[in-house]
Amino acid sequence: MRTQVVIIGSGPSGLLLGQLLGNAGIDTVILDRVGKDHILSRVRAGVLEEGTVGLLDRAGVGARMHREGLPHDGFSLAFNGRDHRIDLFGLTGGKRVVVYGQTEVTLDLIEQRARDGYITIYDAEDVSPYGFDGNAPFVTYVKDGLTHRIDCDFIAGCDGFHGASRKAVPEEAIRTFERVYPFGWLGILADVPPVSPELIYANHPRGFALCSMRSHTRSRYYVQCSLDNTVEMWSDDRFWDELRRRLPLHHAEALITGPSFEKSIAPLRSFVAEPMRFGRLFLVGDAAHIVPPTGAKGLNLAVSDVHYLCEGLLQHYLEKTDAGLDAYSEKALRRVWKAVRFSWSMTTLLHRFPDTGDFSQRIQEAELDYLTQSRAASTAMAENYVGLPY
Ligand code: RFL
Ligand code: PHB
Repeated sequence: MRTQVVIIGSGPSGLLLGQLLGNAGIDTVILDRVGKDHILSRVRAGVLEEGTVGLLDRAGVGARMHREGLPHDGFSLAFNGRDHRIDLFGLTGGKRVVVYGQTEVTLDLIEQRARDGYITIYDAEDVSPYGFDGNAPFVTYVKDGLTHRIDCDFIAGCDGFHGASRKAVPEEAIRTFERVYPFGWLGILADVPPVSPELIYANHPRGFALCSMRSHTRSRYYVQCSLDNTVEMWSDDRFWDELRRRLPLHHAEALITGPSFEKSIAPLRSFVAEPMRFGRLFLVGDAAHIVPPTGAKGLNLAVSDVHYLCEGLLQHYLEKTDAGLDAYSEKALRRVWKAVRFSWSMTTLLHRFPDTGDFSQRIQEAELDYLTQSRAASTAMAENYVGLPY
């Protein structure tokens, strides 16, 4: 088989890239090692920047997001029993975010791809990119016991942190940067109304907590937990008790609880691979970088990578220049590192670290207090949260 761009990975970055290229008449084949049901069972991000919303619109998949997504003009920082609102809209001159689950974004993209008749091969084993340092790259995979080969012009590695693309790059050609945080997030989904119409990020001596949502009737809550915890150790009652203890009293009293239908623990990590281009192989999204979820940046960064790569590929095919592809890695990484910095600083500000003594706790509280007093500090937080320009 031959196509113009092989996309490894059918997560949001691979699907969005495939859709934007397809809309411009460029052929793609997407390969994923798991099936559609598995992809749609993953509960992940919830907050979309305006740039992400814009690119989903450009791809032609924004209709349900605009109908069902919840525009948010602010969020709350809770500490010392009080709330402080970060007025995203007011501080950024009219920008907001949209709360719409990654699962829904992925579903919208999968359905559009199927309607357009573009090819996706699920349950592809041993997906391996070859020849990307020359002019004739190709990808092999095994399906139903048979090995297949797809020749192409370019390979987009959109296969997440554990994927095959980054691993195919010779060790001496890549440099990686990493920070692993000494705690995880225990997250639940429950069909109960959200405790507050806006997100609450809580700093508490017992640990961080986050109140988010998927709709007016479905809540997504997280508490910081120890890495040696398992979901079996957290009954719903234990989770709700812990969340209540970490919230200011007025929220704790208003919290409506109910049975959870999803519960999982995610480790937190910052990771960047440089560069993001190796000849005709491009790394995109989580394949190249991971951020802790505290800044709500992972999916949005994957989308900004797609924007830069798509620009480069469109220029290559339609304008016959490789300037955009040559600039991809540098442009993407400049934005990536700013989001890595912001996600790290939100994580540091809001979590209890094993070595957070009374001193560090007071420093966190002083920084939070400063944020509440200083329009400049609040503006910097708001500007990063709504997303830096592409
Ligand atoms: P994905 O979504 O991991 O998709 C990769 C796809 O590649 C496939 N794959 C392979 N296919 C073929 N061969 C192989 N060898 C393969 N290995 C893997 C996988 O099956 C999969 O289908 O990467 P992508 O597209 O780059 O998207 C990145 C986002 O998923 C991620 O950054 C976000 O979910 C991060 N994130 C958040 N981001 C936000 O912007 N806002 C948020 O509010 C937010 N909250 C979160 C998050 C991530 C979380 N977890 C679970 C890590 C909250 C959590 C709890
Ligand atoms: C979520 O709704 O899952 C969510 C929201 C904000 C974050 C992280 C996750 O910072």
